[in-house]
Amino acid sequence: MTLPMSDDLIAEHNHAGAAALEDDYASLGRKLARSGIDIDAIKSRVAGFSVAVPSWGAGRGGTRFAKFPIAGEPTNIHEKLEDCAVINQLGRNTPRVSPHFPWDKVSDYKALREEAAELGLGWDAVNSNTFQDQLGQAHTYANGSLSAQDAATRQQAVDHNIECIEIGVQLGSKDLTVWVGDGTNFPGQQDFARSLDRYLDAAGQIHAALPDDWRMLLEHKMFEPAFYSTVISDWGSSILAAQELGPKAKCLVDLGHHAPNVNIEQIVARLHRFGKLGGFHFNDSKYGDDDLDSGSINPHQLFLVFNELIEAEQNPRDGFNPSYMIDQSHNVTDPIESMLSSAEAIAQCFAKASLVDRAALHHAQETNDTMMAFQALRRAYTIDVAPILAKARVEAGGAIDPIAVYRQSQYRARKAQERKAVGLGAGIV
Ligand code: RM4
Ligand code: MN
Ligand code: MN
Repeated sequence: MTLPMSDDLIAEHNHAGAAALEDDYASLGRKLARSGIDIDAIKSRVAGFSVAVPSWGAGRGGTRFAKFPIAGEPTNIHEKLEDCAVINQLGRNTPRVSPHFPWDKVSDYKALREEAAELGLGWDAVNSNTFQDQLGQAHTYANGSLSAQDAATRQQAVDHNIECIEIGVQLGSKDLTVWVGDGTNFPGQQDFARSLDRYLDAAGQIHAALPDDWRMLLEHKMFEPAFYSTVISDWGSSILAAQELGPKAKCLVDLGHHAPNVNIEQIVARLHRFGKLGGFHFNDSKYGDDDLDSGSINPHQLFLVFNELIEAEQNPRDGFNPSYMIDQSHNVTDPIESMLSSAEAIAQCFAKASLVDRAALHHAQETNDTMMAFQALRRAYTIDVAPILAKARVEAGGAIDPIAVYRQSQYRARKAQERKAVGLGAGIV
């Protein structure tokens, strides 16, 4: 395996910070021991935790107004993989990449799978794209894709999703994530019931094409690009669709896709209750689908989501296997730094939620001791788990401070010499 960062650089950096980290870890270990928690057990849990990174997040994102590329950003899937390898090498908790098609299209997927493996990376959910038209495409998605009035357009969207499954099989993925931009901008533009009927029929054809061990993750979103209504607008529509489609259909929660102030952690609990929690797109949000860095706006909400996930893990009912992915748009930062910081924020919330004294929480709930129930969460949330994450990272070969090593490596400046410049413009990629 040839990884992009120098092991010597990482070792040198870790050596310089080793004594301080040991000190912090030991001190936190003593604090946790007083509450009967074994810090090494939490560290093992953290070491086993991972989240996938999106191939499209490796480049600078943009808004519909503008995109401001940086020198050395990746221009194709090969360069994106290299950047994802940097993230995983330094952070050690993002070993899989979630690709998006046709953005990441290549001619040889067997070779792409091997290329990723050489970089220490596997593949996560495959994402289809029927929210944009591609050059030379026969039918436009301007009036919808899986729910379009036009049968040939729907068929084209179904065929694309089936092609994504075929690609995913070659890459070794097990999930297809389907988010459609279908919806309306005007009252009366489409019939709510009939457009959902068309979606269900087309999605059913995709569901039928899934291999036995695959899942189809339905991603709801209440607005954008359609601003009056969307076909799969919320978790209610999503779970109804998933229930109608069949057992391989599950719901995916993108944290930015809800109405403001919606109780997302409760949605997580509900979806799990009915065996339909399929996965997450982590990001943070102030106003809508802002795709800001995870944990940058509302880390407490992220913690509460993980609190529900740990409850679900301990009460698996029909199974508990959600796939975790980052889905962010890095408009003003270096995407590598943003994803390192985000993966750490996500793992921190996982660690904090793992520290919750569940017996105390449940006892307080059962005895209607509201304050003590809340304190059980508060106690865990306020613990600084950074030393646990750093120690798990170092033991896996990563860096104590990933962003510091990344900056020291001058990786982006080197890539600016090698890679061709990205064009200006607007949009996601
Ligand atoms: C959407 C949604 C999808 C993502 C696209 C790029 O808002 O979050 O998951 O694939 O953006
Ligand atoms: Mn998403
Ligand atoms: Mn989104």
